[in-house]
Amino acid sequence: MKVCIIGQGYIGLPTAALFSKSDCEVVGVDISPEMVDNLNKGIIHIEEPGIGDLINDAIANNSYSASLTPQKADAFIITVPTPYIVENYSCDLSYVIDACNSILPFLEKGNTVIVESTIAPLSTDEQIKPIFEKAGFTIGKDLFLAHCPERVLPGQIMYELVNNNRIIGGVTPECAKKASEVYGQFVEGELILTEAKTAELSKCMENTFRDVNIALANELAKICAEIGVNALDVIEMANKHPRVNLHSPGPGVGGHCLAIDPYFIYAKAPQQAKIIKLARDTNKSMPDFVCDNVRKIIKEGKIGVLGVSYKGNTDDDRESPAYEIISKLSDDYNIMIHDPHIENPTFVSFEEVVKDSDLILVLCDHDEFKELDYDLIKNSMENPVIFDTKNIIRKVPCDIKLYNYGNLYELN
Ligand code: SAJ
Repeated sequence: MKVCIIGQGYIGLPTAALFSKSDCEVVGVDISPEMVDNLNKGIIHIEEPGIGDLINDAIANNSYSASLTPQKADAFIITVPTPYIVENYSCDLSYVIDACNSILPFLEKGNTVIVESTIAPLSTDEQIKPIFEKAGFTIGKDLFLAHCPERVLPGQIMYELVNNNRIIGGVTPECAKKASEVYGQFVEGELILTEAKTAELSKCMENTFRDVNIALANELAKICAEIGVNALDVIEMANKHPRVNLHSPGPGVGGHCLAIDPYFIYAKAPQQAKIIKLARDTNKSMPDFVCDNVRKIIKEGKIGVLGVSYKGNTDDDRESPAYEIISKLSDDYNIMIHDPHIENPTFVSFEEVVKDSDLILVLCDHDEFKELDYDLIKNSMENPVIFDTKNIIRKVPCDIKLYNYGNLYELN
């Protein structure tokens, strides 16, 4: 089977690698000439365990190549970003539509087209299907169209793409069947066949479920700071109940999924999606909550920020609340940033970030930050204070002051 994958990002590239490994011929298409050039040399632009070896093996045995333009294939998979439109929160389908148009000259009868990008409910039927119909295809008869959302966790993508179950949302039952044959090449998890609109809303709701639960935890953190209770203890105690799973409060919700997908539902049905919108607003208020507490801890001076990725142990900083926090504090404080997972010429070493700092502000749960060099901190800071917004530091020496969401009420 020949597969053409449009978009060689966090999902498209790992997917390409796995099809290549399963003896498919794969062409990975991207609009970035630099990326295409690098990929053909085996230079990988994402931090994801296992992917580099697979792509290099695939290049060596001619089963993978990157290209700026699509090629004829049996299956086309679209894995391009779907941002949201800030004015009305709706799903910006422009990259998906461009990708669909870009494959039109290469499509032949019998091909399967799969959109993996997360899209608002009804997008496939109302906006994507007509593109192919206008080009003369009859969906379900001579072209097979499906929405098959990915559901993988950065850092474990190579494992989860193979082993997770997969929703296959066909525009017709025949489309779902054809799309399942494509994923059958490498997916070992269950393939669940359904309609496109069910697949679309299911994917959006999965991330909304998490966003709403995180909002509840963040609201709890604010309540506890107000009334003088340790929020972290409350969560630990409540979660001892067999049917309770309170999530973790934090500096806000980042990433390309949880911070965006709920808006796709809200934009479709704003009158009904009340909890969904309130949860988004609550999570978006967390950077201000962090900044307010920082201002209570120190009025001026140097803040050493640890971590800006939205997710621990990855280099992914898309929609990271850390940047909003840094930007809001930078007018009044001298801010230095250390992140061992992100290459940025303005970032500094751990030693530099703590040197003469007035506050260490932990904004990301990289493993490196769970145990810090406390001797260095004590020698580098006159009055050592840490504010851990990810609640990952368990214990510090008694001459270092640690704030987390368990004791913010002490600042009142
Ligand atoms: N976060 C909290 N508290 C928590 C859990 C997370 O504040 O208790 C924050 C994180 O710090 C981060 C954000 O939420 O900023 C999102 O992190 P995440 O790890 O929960 O989710 P993502 O966006 O990396 O991945 C999600 C996953 N969806 C679900 O778990 C329902 C993943 O399975 C999906 O594949 C992915 O979205 C996606 O592509 O949609």
